[in-house]
Amino acid sequence: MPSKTKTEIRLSAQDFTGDGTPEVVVEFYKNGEMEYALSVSDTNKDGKFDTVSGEVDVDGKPGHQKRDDAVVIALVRAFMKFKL
Ligand SMILES: [Ca+2]
Ligand SMILES: [Ca+2]
Repeated sequence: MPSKTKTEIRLSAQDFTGDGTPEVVVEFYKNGEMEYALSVSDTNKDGKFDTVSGEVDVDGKPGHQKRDDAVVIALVRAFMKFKL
């Protein structure tokens, strides 16, 4: 049965640190309330986002694993391909 919980993810890119490379903020909402937020950055500035702040758990396997970071990074890399 489908969940009645409405889940949203909001992505925004901004150069918070002013180093010429944007950081991407990922905010997770449930039923309109923000649950948590994290940021993803390209620490070595090679154009590929590689670092997730904090310990996120998005893959359904309890706790934080490398896989959780990989899923978030894949989302952010796709987002950054959008030319809006
Ligand atoms: Ca990188
Ligand atoms: Ca996990």
